[in-house]
Amino acid sequence: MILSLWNGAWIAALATGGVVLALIIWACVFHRKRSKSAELPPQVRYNLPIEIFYTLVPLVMVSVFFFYTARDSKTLEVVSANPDVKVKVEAFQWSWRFTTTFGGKTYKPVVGMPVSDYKQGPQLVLPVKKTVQFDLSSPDVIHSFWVPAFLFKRDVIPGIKEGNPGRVFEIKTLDKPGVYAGRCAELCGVDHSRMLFSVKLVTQEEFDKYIASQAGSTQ
Ligand SMILES: [Cu+2]
Repeated sequence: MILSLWNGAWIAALATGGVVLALIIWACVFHRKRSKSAELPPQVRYNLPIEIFYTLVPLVMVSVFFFYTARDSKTLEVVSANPDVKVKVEAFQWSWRFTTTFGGKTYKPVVGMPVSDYKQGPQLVLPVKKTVQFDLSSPDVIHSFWVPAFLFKRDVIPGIKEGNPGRVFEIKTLDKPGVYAGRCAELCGVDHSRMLFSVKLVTQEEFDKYIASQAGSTQ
């Protein structure tokens, strides 16, 4: 859905660009100043039909973009009451803390050390083909939770109360095992660029093993 929204927006933008370019070339080729005549071309100030036209056309274009964005956002923002895995994401200057709740148990957080271990970063382990709900919070400034491969990112804004839908989102389409790089996508201070993490997607079997290895550390 996100890819088709993205591609559709590009096609619409390129088509608009194509029309504009064609009009510019047309004006340049067919409406040059004739070398011998020094008069002004016909002036179209206060031409009501043209003014209405170039007010309405951009409005229509923006409305089309808005319609598709709003339609898809509505679907993307849906969260379920009982997701398989819940992850509390705390973004801070300059790393991440991930607290996983699975099967009614909350496990010891995975937390990164700012700057010193940024190359490694904290790693969030998740099972594939499950519904994963993220709850984002920040104790300091605005960050942004971004795993480029998920085609989704959301700002982590301090001060939003728990339960506010603005800090929750859900992904059901994590289906390819692998390690995915994640980063902060909102300039949040001097070590913003080192605010790295990774998400490791594993099969349910491997996830159960991982969870078992964490079991001693239930909070
Ligand atoms: Cu940040």
